[in-house]
Amino acid sequence: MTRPRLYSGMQPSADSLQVGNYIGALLQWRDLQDAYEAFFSVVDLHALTQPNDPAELREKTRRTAAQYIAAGIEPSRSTLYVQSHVRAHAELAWILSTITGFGEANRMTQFKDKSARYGTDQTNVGLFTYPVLMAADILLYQTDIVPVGDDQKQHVELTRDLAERFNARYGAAFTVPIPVIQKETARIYDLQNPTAKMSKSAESDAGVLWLLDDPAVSAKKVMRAVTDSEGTVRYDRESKPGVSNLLTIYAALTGRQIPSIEDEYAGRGYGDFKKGLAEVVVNEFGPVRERALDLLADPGELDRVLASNADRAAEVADATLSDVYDRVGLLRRS
Ligand code: ATP
Ligand code: LTN
Repeated sequence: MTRPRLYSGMQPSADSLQVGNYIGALLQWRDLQDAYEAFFSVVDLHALTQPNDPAELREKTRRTAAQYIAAGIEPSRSTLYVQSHVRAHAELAWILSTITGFGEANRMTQFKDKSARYGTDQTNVGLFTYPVLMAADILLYQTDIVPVGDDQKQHVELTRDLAERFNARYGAAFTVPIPVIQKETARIYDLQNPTAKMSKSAESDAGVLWLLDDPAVSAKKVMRAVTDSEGTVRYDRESKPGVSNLLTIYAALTGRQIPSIEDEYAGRGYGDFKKGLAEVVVNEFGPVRERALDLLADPGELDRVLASNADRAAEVADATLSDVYDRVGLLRRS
């Protein structure tokens, strides 16, 4: 029985992942590994669109991979690899860029936001073509589903358009993937600024819960999270964004429904609720952190796992790329 294919990835843009990555991505990835033949990458080529110290980028790449495994991605069951280890990604991205409209790429909101924030002089062309490389990631593996947070939906839509365009022009080379977005957890917000998405590259670290933080530090951040003056533990995204965000995190990490958590804390203050959540966070992240640090203590072994997974990925990716080269009319080297 062949299982449908799944593809997803994250940028190695920090030493640690944050709770939004964990809830919005890793928990689903872990749970989908049985039903799907899954490919998970650490997208280091994408990370180059931001300034990086080379030694730090290498370290962040390993750390990101270790956290995937620590969160339950099994490299014997799923293919977990580093994007730059499979050359086909950069090569297919080039081919796809030749069928991508300039205006089409220019409509991507992530690019518009980032270029507006930094100015066009500080914005590189790689950031502009970022979604085309992402499309190459997905299409190389004949992917059926792409589980992502809602910020990536537009990129997956572009991927679908490119796949359909290529197939119409050159014949059916690609499976057309669908994005899978879990509504309730699609967006975890910053604890200090609960209307902004929690992000690895947030300007301030006070509202970001890091997977690899010392548990005592995470507990303190939960206790200091911004709430409101009402004093009732109740979900209301509009008027109580802080408390609602904490409820979302609580529910996602325990697998409980929000109303049951509201009931548990009815008539009790935010202090109790936060204490409860701090405990949940420490219990969940403690073991993940330990596993990740164990894996990082033996980088040689981790590198070997990544290398054999990259071989597996390359087998699939090279087959797609070779078919694409033929279809567009590149002369075969004899
Ligand atoms: P960066 O700040 O470097 O862009 P990020 O923390 O926003 O990083 P990404 O590497 O862009 O995270 O995303 C990895 C995955 O985690 C994606 O599927 C993304 O949608 C998901 N994700 C990131 N932040 C959140 C969040 N706050 N809530 C839910 N999902 C998130
Ligand atoms: N752009 C994504 C990371 C990413 C990705 C992918 C996700 C790169 N290639 C392929 C899913 C499938 C991000 O920033 N979260």
